[in-house]
Amino acid sequence: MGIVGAGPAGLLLSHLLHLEGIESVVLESRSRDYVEHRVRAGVLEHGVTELLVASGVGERLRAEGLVHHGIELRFDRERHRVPLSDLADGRSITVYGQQEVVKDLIAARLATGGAVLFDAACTGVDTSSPSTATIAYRVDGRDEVLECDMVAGCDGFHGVTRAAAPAGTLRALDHTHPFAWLGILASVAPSTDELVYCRHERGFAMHSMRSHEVSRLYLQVGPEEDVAEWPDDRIWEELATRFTTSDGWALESGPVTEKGITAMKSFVVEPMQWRRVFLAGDSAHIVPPTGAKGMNLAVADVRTLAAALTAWFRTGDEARLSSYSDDCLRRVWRAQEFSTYMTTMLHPLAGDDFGAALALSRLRYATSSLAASRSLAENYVDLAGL
Ligand code: RFL
Ligand code: PHB
Repeated sequence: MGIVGAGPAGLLLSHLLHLEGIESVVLESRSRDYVEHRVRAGVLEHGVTELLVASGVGERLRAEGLVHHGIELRFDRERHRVPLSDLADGRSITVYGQQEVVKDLIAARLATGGAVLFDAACTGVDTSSPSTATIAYRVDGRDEVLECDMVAGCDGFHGVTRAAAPAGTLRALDHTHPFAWLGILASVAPSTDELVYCRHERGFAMHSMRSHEVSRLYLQVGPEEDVAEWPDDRIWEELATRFTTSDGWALESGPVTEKGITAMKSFVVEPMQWRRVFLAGDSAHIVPPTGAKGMNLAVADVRTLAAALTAWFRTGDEARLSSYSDDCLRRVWRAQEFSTYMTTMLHPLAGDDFGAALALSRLRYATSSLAASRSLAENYVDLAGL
């Protein structure tokens, strides 16, 4: 079994297959150090945390992850708590950095003799043979090939496996949002116990965290903006303005240790499979981060794929592999809808007064109607299990 990409999708797939006695080779174009320090997602859904714990890679997650039972929606300078656990049958989310999940998975794979090759970039996948698939890759300046029964394309949005599909096999549907997120990591205790999603007329702002000492914050910015235009002082000032409340809530600032701008994209490829290649995670779909769904979907894809591959390797039964794409796409479209709902509700667009009034109405409804807040909570806390 060949797996391209050592992000959460590729590493967890390799780990889950190993638990079923199926060995794989993971090819990763970057170094181990690079993938272990790439700052990205932070929120794990309830079922995703349970899966990581049940599969034996949850020890540090249990010890260091922050379990949250609610989030705050802030608008019109007012704070509104959505009590996620009360609304979603006691389930919760865990705040734990994606790169920590990646570190835990790499450690688990290497401890059990797993083959994870770093600095090994896949250059193409040949699926012309009916009985195998061949991955071409480059390592230490040499071109190599890996003959596989099956290939999992877990190489993210900019990977190469999706592009290996014969013309006309896959259909891409996408939407680009007219804004981006500027994200920072700061060495300062979070000014909030729970995540804050804030709509302000100057733009969206978000307060998240990585630990009791490290805060993660985001600002909506223009899609073409350069991070060089955002010195630390300007970022803290803008955050403080957008987070202002009528009850005097205060934002603590501190040294910024990481800074980056991320474009906002929605993307799905259908189907997520051709011949012996199965796409999982960001290689098959991208959601804007407002719903915190990207990493959770990647985990849900490989949970489905590991079960389907296990059935096939054990008995030759193809039924679950055949329904892999449909099974995942149902969940992916639910996540797309929820992410679009959260994104459009929380991000103002210049000149769109009608849209702004609709968004405020949605926010008021989401925070005052039991039915609407329960729907939000169910999608936020455990969409991958829906
Ligand atoms: P990844 O993590 O991109 O991993 C793909 C791996 O493939 C490697 N690769 C190759 N390897 C070999 N050969 C090639 N030719 C290769 N080309 C690429 C890459 O180096 C990489 O190591 O994809 P994966 O595993 O599908 O995981 C997806 C998640 O990373 C992504 O969905 C999330 O980070 C999205 N996301 C969030 N998701 C959540 O669930 N909750 C969140 O709170 C959340 N917040 C976020 C986010 C993403 C963000 N950014 C930066 C896009 C916040 C942000 C700001
Ligand atoms: C994060 O902590 O990085 C984070 C949390 C929630 C989101 C997006 C990002 O919706």
